[in-house]
Amino acid sequence: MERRSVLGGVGLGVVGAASLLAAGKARAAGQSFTVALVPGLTTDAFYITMHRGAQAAAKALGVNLVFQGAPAFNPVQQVPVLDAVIARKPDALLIAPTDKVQLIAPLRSAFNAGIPVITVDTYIGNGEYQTGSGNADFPLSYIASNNTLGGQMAARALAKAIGGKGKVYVANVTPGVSTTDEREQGFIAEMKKDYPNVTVLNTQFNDDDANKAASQAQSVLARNRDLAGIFGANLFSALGAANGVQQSGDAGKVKVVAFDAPQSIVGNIKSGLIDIAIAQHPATIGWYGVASAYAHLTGVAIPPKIATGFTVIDKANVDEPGIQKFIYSS
Ligand code: T6T
Repeated sequence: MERRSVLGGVGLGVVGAASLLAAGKARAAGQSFTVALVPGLTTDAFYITMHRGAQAAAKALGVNLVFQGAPAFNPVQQVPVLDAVIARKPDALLIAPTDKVQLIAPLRSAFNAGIPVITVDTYIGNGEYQTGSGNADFPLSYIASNNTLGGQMAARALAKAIGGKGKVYVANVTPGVSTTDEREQGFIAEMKKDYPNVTVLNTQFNDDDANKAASQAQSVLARNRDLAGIFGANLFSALGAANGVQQSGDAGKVKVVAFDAPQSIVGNIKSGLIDIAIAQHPATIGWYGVASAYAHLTGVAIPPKIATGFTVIDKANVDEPGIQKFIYSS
C-alpha cells in the first residue's frame, strides 16, 4: 500500500519505480534510512519550519529524521555539532552551512566518510555543485530560495514604499553567509539599476543578534535623521531594525522591508512597523531535502539545484486565509 501511494504521488518513471521497489525490499529486510538535518541554528522559526516540512516528508517516506543543531548561527558552534552527526554515520546529511568557506573542510569529511551531502538554505563554495570543478562542488544538491532575486524584490518594495528617493541601508548578519550575502548584493544592484534617487548607506552587520540590529538602527537614525528605509536581510536583522525604528520614535516614518515571516514580523506588519515581509518557503525546502535524499539513496538522480519560492506579505493580504500557511511556525 505504502509503495503504491509513493509511486502514484510522485509519478516516477521506470528507473525511479525500479529503485523504489528495491528500497521497498530493503525496508522489508528491516533497513530504513536515517537522514540528518543540521540547521543554521535550532531556535530560529525559519529552521523550525524547515524541520516541520522535513518531518512531513520523512513520515511519508518512512525515513528516520534526526534534527541536530547549534544554539547560535556561526561555524564555531555548528562544526562540533556537524562532527557529532557525522560520527553517527547517517545515510544522508542535509545541512544549512553557516559559512560558505569555513564549512567546506568539515563537510568534506562527511563526503569522504561516504555520507551524501545536500545543502539546504545556504551553500558552500559558489553553490554550483556536481560540476567537476573547484573544491566545494561535492554536495549533490542545493535546495533554497533564490536569494539574489529576493534581494531585488526587497529593493523594489522598499523603493516603492519610500517614493523612489531617500537614504536606506541593509541590516545584515555577517559577511560569508551565502543567503544573506546574495540578498544584500541583489538589493544593492537593483537600487543602482533602477532607483538613481535612492542612496544605499553602509551595511550594518549584527551577527544574527536582534538587539545589536536594534541599536545599530538607532545609531544610523541618530546620524541620519532623514533615513527613509531599512532592508532587514533576515529574521533577526529585520525584527531588530524594526525595534530600533520604534525605539527612535520613527515608526511609520522609516519604512522597513523584512526578509522572513515569523509571527512577530506578521504582528509588526499589522501594527504598521514593518511594511512588507518576503516570506521564504522553509517547509518546502525541508520537504524537498528529505525527498531528494531519499531519491538519491534509492538510485534516483536528483537535480543539483532546486529553487523554492517566495510569498510577499503586507497589510493588504496578511489576514487572507491563503497566506497563513506561509507564516513560520515557532
Ligand atoms: O533568513 C533565514 C535563512 O534563510 C538565512 O540563511 C539565515 O537567517 C534565517 O534563518 C532567518 O533568521
